[in-house]
Amino acid sequence: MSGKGAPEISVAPCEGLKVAVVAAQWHDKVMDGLLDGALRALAGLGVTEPTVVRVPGSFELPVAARVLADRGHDAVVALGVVIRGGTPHFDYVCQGVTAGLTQVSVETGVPVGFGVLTCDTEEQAVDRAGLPGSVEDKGHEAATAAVATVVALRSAAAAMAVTASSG
Ligand code: DLZ
Repeated sequence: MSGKGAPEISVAPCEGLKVAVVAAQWHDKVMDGLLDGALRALAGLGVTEPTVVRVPGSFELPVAARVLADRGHDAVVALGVVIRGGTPHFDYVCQGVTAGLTQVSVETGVPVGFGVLTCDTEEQAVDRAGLPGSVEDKGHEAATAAVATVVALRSAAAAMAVTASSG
């Protein structure tokens, strides 16, 4: 998948949102970049003191995201790095985490930002990690997307309430 065609997402600062960041621990240098990018994005949007939970690996992200979504967070940002090895393990972990996070989001109605890198090499992951010299900043993107989705859903709900009360 190429990063070409990505939108410039602009979200007005939205103080008062409760946001959780769940982050795996494999590939620590890349994870540091992703986490830093997500926290930078949230700070820029006026989200103060996000809950940060570290789990061992990406496979554990969905359960942590689910618990945090159920505990009153308005959005969850999931961060992880999975690097392909010589066995099918990569496919199982990627499939599990992607389907798991999708399920959390759809079942709870809480937007989950997908900041899980699935790469062939560590170099590809570094390129996307928002580190000095990286081309992309996927932690920042995932956090922005999660908050932008909360804002979009709230504004749709407000518009529907106006339509219902005037009809
Ligand atoms: C086992 C494993 C492997 C081989 N590779 C990664 C990886 O590249 N990135 C990652 O986040 N986690 C990896 N894991 C760990 C699994 O996600 C999980 O933590 C363990 O299988 C224990 O449930």
